[in-house]
Amino acid sequence: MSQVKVPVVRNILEANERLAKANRTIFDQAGIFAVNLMSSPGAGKTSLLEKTIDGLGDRYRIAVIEGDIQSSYDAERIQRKGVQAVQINTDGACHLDGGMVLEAIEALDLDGLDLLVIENVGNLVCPAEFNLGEHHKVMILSVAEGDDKPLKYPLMFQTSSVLLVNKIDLLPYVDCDLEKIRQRAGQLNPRQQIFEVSCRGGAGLDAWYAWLETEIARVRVNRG
Ligand SMILES: Nc1nc2c(ncn2[C@@H]2O[C@H](COP(=O)(O)OP(=O)(O)OP(=O)(O)O)[C@@H](O)[C@H]2O)c(=O)[nH]1
Ligand SMILES: [Mg+2]
Repeated sequence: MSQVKVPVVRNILEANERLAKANRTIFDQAGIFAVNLMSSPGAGKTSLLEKTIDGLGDRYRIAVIEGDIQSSYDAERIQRKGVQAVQINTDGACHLDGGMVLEAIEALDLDGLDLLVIENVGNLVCPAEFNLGEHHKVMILSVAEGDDKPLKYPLMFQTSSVLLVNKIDLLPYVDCDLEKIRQRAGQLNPRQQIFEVSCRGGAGLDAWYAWLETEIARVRVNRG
């Protein structure tokens, strides 16, 4: 039984890796900085994107790929900001994969694009296992989810270059110790940058914008 199962799983991941590499080649050749944005449902991915468009949209050309099990609700939120958005419905799958993203890229106008954010399906587990061709994985943890999450869902913390701890405006009302998040995430991934933010009031977002601007500039030098 296990002799059959293991190769199948490996083949799925290998096939995904090939598609992710194809996506990465497209991003690199076009000089587009690509982010794979992950979190549990409702941690604030789309809210962060709305704020990011408000903060950087006048200086950078931004597009968004929205991954959801169903609906085009998030893509419509982004389009209302005047930014290109393509919705992927996974029809039940709990994560995006390289092939889905490749199809979505084909529906985008990449000309002059600086930043592409791929909002993954809300889930703290599977999205971390599938590369999409992104330059960086970025995750959000909202304080309402609790400070134990790095202990329970280590892979996402290990694979993400940036951790945004969101909804810090709710700290007085929830049992969450920021120092514990810092320590636990730091043990899993000492190089991970942590930004404590509120997408409601905007606190802390300048550090996130500065990180994005540095990375956009790094990738943009490739543009012909
Ligand atoms: N108080 C507070 N609420 C927030 C903050 N950021 C987002 N929210 C709220 O949290 C809820 C979920 O936010 P979304 O941005 O839709 O979360 P998401 O991660 O995109 O959700 P899915 O796409 O469903 O996984 C919304 O009601 C937001 O208004 C914040 O910093 N503080
Ligand atoms: Mg969303």
